[in-house]
Amino acid sequence: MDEKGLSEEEVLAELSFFSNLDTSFKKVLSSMCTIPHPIAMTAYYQFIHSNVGDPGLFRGVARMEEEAIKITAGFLNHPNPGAAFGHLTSGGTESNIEAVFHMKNRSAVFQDNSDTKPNLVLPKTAHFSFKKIANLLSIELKKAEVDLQSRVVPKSVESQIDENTIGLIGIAGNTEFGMCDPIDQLSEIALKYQLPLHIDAAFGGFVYPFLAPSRPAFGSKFGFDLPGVTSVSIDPHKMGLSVIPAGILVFRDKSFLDLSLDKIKVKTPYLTSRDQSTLTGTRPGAAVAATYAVMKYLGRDGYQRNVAYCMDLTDCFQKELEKIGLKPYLDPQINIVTVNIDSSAIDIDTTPAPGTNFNKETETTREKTDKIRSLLLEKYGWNVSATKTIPALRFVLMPHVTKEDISDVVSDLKKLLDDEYGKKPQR
Ligand code: 0PR
Repeated sequence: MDEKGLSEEEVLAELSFFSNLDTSFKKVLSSMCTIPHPIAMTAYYQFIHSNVGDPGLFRGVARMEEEAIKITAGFLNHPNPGAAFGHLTSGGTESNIEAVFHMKNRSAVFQDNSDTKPNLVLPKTAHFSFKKIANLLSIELKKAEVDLQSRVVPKSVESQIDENTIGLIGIAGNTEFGMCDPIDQLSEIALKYQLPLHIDAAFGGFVYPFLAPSRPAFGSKFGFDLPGVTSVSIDPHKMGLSVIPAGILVFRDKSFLDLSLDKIKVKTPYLTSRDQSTLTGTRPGAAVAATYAVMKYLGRDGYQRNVAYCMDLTDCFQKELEKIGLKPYLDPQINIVTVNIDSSAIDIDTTPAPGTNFNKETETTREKTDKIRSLLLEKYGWNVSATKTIPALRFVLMPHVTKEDISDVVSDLKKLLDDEYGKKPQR
């Protein structure tokens, strides 16, 4: 640390320098986050000092947190939103950790036999946060198969359950393709085996409930109207238009935690509350205020408009892709589109002419995909991601994206594909 501090101008100049290294979200098609809604930013600054981990001192944010949980339980079809129990977290990872932490703590099996390793049955497509959870909580992950639409196969889930299973995971909006698992069937399995079912709706939670009735995925169920669902993770800092860090973890009711809360709860005699059961201690009241503000400001109608905008971008993107002979790998249910570039636009059977940099023998589809992805960034400044399970480019069409961006990125993609692979062999 410097002996003497810098002047305000000097610090601000440094901040500008670092801010210029960050993205402004222009040309970002790879992120599940976006620019927060202005009302969320205003609320954030107003509550910048507040700590919802000490609710007696910050009664206002504590009230807003309760309200945000009730609103969320409401649009997740809770039969009695007031009975839902939960809190804001730093995002999907923390919410998932805490949900599984409770599953492990409430499970009787491991109280009797500490040598037994608990396991969690989850779709193959689950987010990598579950890998961290397995390590952190010493849990085995039993991965269930998915179908060709990347949705978990209920039979495979059922076949993985054994006496050491502490719970099941379903996903509403998987990270790679945005697909929703058949949660109604998982709910039945959960009830049959009396297991908790946690839904990871980090991304899809602010999308699926707000789809227009004309969309094929309209009405996809994953909420508390399914009796087997015990908890849901949903991220306001993704499609909820709040600030980072804002996740929400909601439980159907507090009684679910009866078996675990006592083991997790710590006494906090020097704070304004008697005990604490959240994973983290100090928690940002500003993120709570931002989330509350944007939910109140937009209402159901505002989120429907937000989703309609993103789905319109999704349609528009598909049309542009078609024009250059490409199509999505899966029909997108929500605003995530994956594209296999090895379709009719590229004549992969054509032997390349000497001098072209396309070497059919060595260049696999994955290498091609990675190359195109890098070139999109290097040559044109587009940030695009790639999927791991299949070699495809992945585009997340968030609210900061415009239709102009879409025609530009597709035209840049076409130029690259023509330059790299479009040359016909010289005879
Ligand atoms: N569950 C699902 C289904 C997710 O997609 C993600 C994050 C998580 C849980 C974890 O959420 P947190 O990252 O909030 O803890 N999915 C994004 C991803 O891994 C997160 C992200 C968002 C990464 C924006 C980069 C970025 O720029 O791709």
